[in-house]
Amino acid sequence: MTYTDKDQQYKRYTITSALPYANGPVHIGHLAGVYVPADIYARYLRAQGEEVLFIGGSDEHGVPITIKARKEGCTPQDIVDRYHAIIRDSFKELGISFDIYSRTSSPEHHKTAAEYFTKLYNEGKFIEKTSLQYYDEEAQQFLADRYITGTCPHCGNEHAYGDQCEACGTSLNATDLINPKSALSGAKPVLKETKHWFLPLDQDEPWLRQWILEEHKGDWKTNVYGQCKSWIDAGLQPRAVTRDLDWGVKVPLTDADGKVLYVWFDAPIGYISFTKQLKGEDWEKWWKNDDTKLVHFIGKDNIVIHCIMFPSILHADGSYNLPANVPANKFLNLEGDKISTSRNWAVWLHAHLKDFPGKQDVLRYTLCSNAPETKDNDFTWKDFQLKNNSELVAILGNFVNRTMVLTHKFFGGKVPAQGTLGDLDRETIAEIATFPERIGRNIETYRFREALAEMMNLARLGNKYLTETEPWKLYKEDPARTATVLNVALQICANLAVLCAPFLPFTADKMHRIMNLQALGWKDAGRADLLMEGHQLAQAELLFEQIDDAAIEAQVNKLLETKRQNELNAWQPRSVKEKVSFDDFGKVDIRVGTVLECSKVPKADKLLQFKIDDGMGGRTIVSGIAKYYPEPEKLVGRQVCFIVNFEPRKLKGVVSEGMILSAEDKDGRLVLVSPSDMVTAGVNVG
Ligand code: B3M
Ligand code: ZN
Repeated sequence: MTYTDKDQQYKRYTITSALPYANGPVHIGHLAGVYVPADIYARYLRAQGEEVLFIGGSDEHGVPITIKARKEGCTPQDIVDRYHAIIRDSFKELGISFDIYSRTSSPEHHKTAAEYFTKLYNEGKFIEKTSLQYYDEEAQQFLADRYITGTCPHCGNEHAYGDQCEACGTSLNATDLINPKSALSGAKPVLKETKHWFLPLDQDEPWLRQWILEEHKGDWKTNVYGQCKSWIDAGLQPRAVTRDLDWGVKVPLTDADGKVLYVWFDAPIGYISFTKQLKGEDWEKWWKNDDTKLVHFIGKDNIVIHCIMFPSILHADGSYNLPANVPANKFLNLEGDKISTSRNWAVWLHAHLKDFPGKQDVLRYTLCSNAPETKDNDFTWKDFQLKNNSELVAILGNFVNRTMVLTHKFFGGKVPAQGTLGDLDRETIAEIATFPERIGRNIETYRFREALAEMMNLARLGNKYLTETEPWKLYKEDPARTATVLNVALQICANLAVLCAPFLPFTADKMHRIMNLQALGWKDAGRADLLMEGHQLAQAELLFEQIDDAAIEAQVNKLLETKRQNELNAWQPRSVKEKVSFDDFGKVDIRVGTVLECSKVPKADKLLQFKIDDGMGGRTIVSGIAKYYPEPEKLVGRQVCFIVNFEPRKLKGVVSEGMILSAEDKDGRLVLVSPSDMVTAGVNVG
């Protein structure tokens, strides 16, 4: 039984989640954008007793993978084997409950994708076109997608790719790029003829306009609807569905050597091939029956593919359902900066699970409560700690633990009689009954943050009830009243065990265990008789533990180190100053001197004073490098290069006669410019 009328018509749900590229691990941005909401939706519908197929898998073709393989000197298969396993296992550990998590390099997928292409080809659904494509004469390779970069014609981003600009999300053809450059050799590519097959998206405009802009006005999220509208209004162009590449699903035609299906054609067909893999003969109802609801969970940079390109591919066949909804989230940032795989600016799921073992639900909770559902949002480690300590521990964990401990204390862990109900009890019980719908309706309309907040409101109701009844004081003079209060509080705990399950599956399991509660469905929730009098509870256990500052500091430091490494990697030499004439340079007199003494200048943090043997009776030079040499006396005996013919100047009372030459490295280290061997003090540097 679902709550939104639209969902009443459906008997089963096919839920897809964007297939992560298997060229790296998944990070919290992927989880918040796609996989946590998709899993909540799937778990909720299963709890409703609905037939659910939740599909996931690794996207193993495409240029990002071949570029990574090239960089690492291994094969694309090595790359996808490594990351498919990491992604698959870390999703499992986080409780993302796919019914199948497969991969597009599987033979089953190659077969399905090739068959799909052949069917459309034989029905004349493609336009065959020979066009000019960019070719790298050095690498002897056509340049598709990320093999070519250039300036985006829409937003001026100079690092746009041949298929997409990540800055403004526009899908591009390589020939749209301004100042194109080969990502393989850096060379300027040449245009060369090649044949490809195109999906005539332009011919699909009328029905896409009707289907999206009319039929889904209002029930698709505004950010999704808006991006589709601007795409359709800008005029749809035919899109190539093949590429001159050797890694991918081979184009199943005789005159197509060296060509594969475009990754954005083959990958979404992965949803279908994985269904076949799992359901065998029984697969079609999941994609073709009218009483099946198809929902794609994706990030915002995949909107066009899932709302226009893939529906066009499905429509071309004619027997498939189109997605009922594509609730794309926006982007999650990290500590105020865009998450970036290339800059390693991310919280990687597999690493996080190692750093916070047993705390999967804390991550699920934080990412759901902060989900970028309508606007980009930010993940901070302080907030992660706060969500755990001030919400999960202090509200949900505290309520359940107090109820359990008091029941053990006063009633030996047996559910006491509900007895005579007073007004407060009746009001509380009446409010319990409203939560399944308050949470369910929000989940069904993809408002997962709201749904989670409503679930926590049930725990708040429990805390409020205990605060107003104070059973810990009550027992002495009124054990019967205490029994009623704890009975009602236990019913709230039992309801929470059911209603928190889509969001916090590990906590739900623990709550079932400590209450000895048999598995209940969503439709059992809302009642105040889930735990009968006399039912024996198991031992109380804390649902959550505090996360201390040290654990958070360690994570923040890890990111600071990443930032430092990024700055080092991004370091470039300063631009060269304007030219000087040889004569001008000749006026600068540089000598070698030997340090006789070196000490801090009193009352001047930054200054050191050097006594230098300059071969001419010696001199004092003051230099602002004190922070690099906490033990300046250790410089005695070193030889330094210094400019000897500067006008003397007084610094903090010390007359300085010259300038010692030094260089600050990109990592902030300072080195003194010294001769490679000991020389006579006073010799000049030429
Ligand atoms: N591999 C994910 C991405 O664009 C892409 C999704 C495919 S879903 C069929 O990062
Ligand atoms: Zn752009």
